[in-house]
Order: sequence, then C-alpha cells, then structure tokens
Amino acid sequence: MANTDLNGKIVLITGASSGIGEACARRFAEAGARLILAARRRERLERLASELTVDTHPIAVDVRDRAEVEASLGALPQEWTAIDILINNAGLSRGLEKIHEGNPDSWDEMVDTNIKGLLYVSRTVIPGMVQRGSGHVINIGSIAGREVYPNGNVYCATKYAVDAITKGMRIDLVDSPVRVSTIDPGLVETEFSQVRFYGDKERAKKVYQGYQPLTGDDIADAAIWIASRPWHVQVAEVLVLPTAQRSTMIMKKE
Ligand code: NDP
Ligand code: 8X3
Repeated sequence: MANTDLNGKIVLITGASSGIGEACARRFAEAGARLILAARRRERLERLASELTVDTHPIAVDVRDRAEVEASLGALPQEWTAIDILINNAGLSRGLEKIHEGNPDSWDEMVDTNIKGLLYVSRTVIPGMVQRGSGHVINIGSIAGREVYPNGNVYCATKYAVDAITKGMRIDLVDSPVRVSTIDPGLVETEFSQVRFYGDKERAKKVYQGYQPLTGDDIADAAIWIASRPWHVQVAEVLVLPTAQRSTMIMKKE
C-alpha cells in the first residue's frame, strides 16, 4: 500500500512561530505541503513564510480566544478551507511551583491555551474533515501527560487532558475516516523553558545542559512519518524521548 503523499496537502500548524511548530512547518514544506501557519506573533510567521518555497497562509491568532479562532479559521479563503492535516501544537508552561504556591493566572494561561485552545481549533476544523470524509489530527501532548513530576502539577494536568481529548476524538470519529494521532515528546530544546521561566534565559538554558536534548526537528520527523503512513494505518501514539531521558525525572547527565 502506497504511503500518503503530502505534496499539495493543506496542513494547519498552530504554534508555528517557534520550536516544534516551526520545525514542522519546515519539514512539511519540504514534502510539498501547503501551510496555514497560526500563532500570535505575526511577524515571526511572516518571516517563516518568506523562507518557505511552498504556498503559505499565515494567521495571527490567539487560540485562547474562541471568537478569534472561529473568525480566522472558520472563514478561511476558499482555497485554504479543505484542511487535510491539523497539527494542534500551540501550547506552553508557566512556572514550576508547588501547587499551594502556584500562580492562578499562570494556571489560567496553561488551561486556556493547552486545553481550551486545542478544543476551539479542533471544533472549528474537524467538521470540515468529517464532511469531506478525509483528514488527520495530530495533537502534540507530552511525556508530562503520562507522568506527573514535582511542581509540574497544572502543566501536567493540561497534557493529561490532551491525552484524554485525543482518545475521545479517536473514538468519536469512528464513523469517519479521519485519523487521530498524538506525539508525546520528552525534553525538546525550544523556547518552551524560556516561556516557563518568564523569560529567564539562563535558567532555561540549564534545563538542556549535560545531555543531548531533542530538537524541534526530531518531533517534526515523527509528524512527517505519522502523516505519511498509508491511509489504513493510524499511528495512535508516539512517545519520543532523548536517549538520556528514561522518564520525566530519570536522566543521565554528564
Ligand atoms: P515554543 O515556546 O518554542 O513554541 C510554542 C508555540 O506555541 C509558539 O509558536 C507560540 O506562538 C504558540 N502559542 C503559545 N500560546 C499561544 C496562543 N495563546 N495562541 C496561539 N499560539 C500560541 O515551545 P515548543 O515548540 O516546545 O512547544 C510546542 C508544543 O510542544 C507545546 O504544546 C508544548 O507543550 C509541547 N511540548 C514541548 C516539549 C518541550 O520540551 N519543549 C515537550 C513536550 C511537549 P506565539 O507565542 O507566537 O503565539
Ligand atoms: C514538556 C516536557 O518534561 O518539561 O512537556 O514537561 S517537560
């Protein structure tokens, strides 16, 4: 059975302005896909779009804002409406504190982005896939959605929620040929820790010292593999870890 050809496919990537999302954009562009690039930082998306040689449609959108998501993704120009692949990647962590010392504003930000944002985008895009009888949703979860680690509390909860939503989507879409997959990465060196530590670059750098972390491209590689399987193959879950990482807290460092 032939692999699914990604050439000319329309791929919507949320969180395309940085890290894993940006790496996915570059890899899907190499495969000839047409890309809808979504994130809040428009200038980053436009810079990325200018570097790619495929058709792109950058959209500045805050996935936490349901009205904005519906207005931008629900009213795409005609030539961009038939989305083949949705990569629900936009997400973040804020803070690393004990639950009784955590910042409720940071909790809101994580819940609103990682759970509600993913839901709003999915609710806007999946009906078209069902109607067309074709589509693939790839959710970016985390090892943090499989194991809770100290002070990870609310971030882990959001990624456990992504795991539950992914499983729910797969079940609920049984009557359509839409595939549902998740990639659960371990430690990937992106801007993730800078965001978690509120811009503290030195603290963020330390997270990735003493071992070789994953890169965004390692996760994009998994996304390309999942998306290009023959149509009867639905890769349900992929856990990708740095070789040095054996669980959230068990690491071999130099
Ligand atoms: P980055 O910080 O590099 O990228 C996060 C992306 O999400 C950015 O493009 C950002 O764009 C976007 N984003 C954040 N909030 C919003 C919002 N409200 N609306 C729209 N876009 C938003 O981190 P990563 O690439 O590492 O993170 C990508 C995903 O991977 C996340 O879901 C994260 O939880 C997950 N992950 C990361 C791991 C890691 O170790 N790095 C491991 C496991 C999972 P902008 O700010 O322009 O809006
Ligand atoms: C991001 C990886 O281990 O920092 O999901 O939670 S971790």
